[in-house]
Amino acid sequence: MEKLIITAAICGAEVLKEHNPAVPYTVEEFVREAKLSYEAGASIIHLHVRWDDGTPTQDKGRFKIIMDAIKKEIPDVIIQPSTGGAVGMSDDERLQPLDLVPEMATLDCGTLNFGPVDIFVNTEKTIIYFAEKMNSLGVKPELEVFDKSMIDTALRLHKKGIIKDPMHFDFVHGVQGGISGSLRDFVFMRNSIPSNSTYTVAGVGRFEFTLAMAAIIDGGHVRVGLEDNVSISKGVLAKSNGELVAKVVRMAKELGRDIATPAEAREILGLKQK
Ligand code: KMH
Ligand code: ZN
Repeated sequence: MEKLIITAAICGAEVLKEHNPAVPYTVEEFVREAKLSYEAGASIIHLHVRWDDGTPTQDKGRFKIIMDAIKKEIPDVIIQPSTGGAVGMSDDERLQPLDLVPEMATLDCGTLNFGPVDIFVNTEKTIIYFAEKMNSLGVKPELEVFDKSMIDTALRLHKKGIIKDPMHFDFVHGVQGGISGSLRDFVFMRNSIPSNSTYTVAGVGRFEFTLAMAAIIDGGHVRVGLEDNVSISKGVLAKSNGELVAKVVRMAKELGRDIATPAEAREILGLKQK
């Protein structure tokens, strides 16, 4: 079976130090969390950034400072900035990290209720605008799908040539407003993508490790991190993103699945080698 790519979603835009003190806000904290994740076995860092007070931002200057600082410590890691940002940001605000021409970036494939009061807006016009910008820069999109309908949207845009092969999906399960974290729904999602595409799964909260296990067995890939889940086990906060990654590595080892290095992850995803 293909080696397992582990993505560490180290920060997100919603989780705060009040939820887990390891959530990074400062440049030094971002470097620490990225490095601990990488040393534990992550080959991709899914990156949102914050100002020092914890406010999420898509400011390209802040992204550059944090990406450069991470690259200085761990030059071969794949950095995948978010173009989702935080709920309420404008399209152009969200797109700023693309100006740094990262290897990959997220492409959110639809609109959904995001928790009890927010709506995460991604109209088809927005998705096309983001996809075309990624195409023009040679940035590989990770297709973030929070529901089956978003896979259908991605496939429609793929048919029109707007989303290119090979497609790589991120199934996000368990957001309040998105698809559930049940095994039935995971199987539904993974059976809904073309066989020549790849996927990673991000289970929110208690679904983080159950769906990681399912993806390890299935030959998919796994995303974990404080963006999605702050606990290492029921009622116990994770000490770091690295601790969450290390748990996935242990699960994979038990099941006989080797972990991909960044170079191997680039090979699997069709990225240029560094
Ligand atoms: N913060 C969420 C509203 C992404 O990174 O592309 C959007 C998000 C998705 O986290
Ligand atoms: Zn994100």
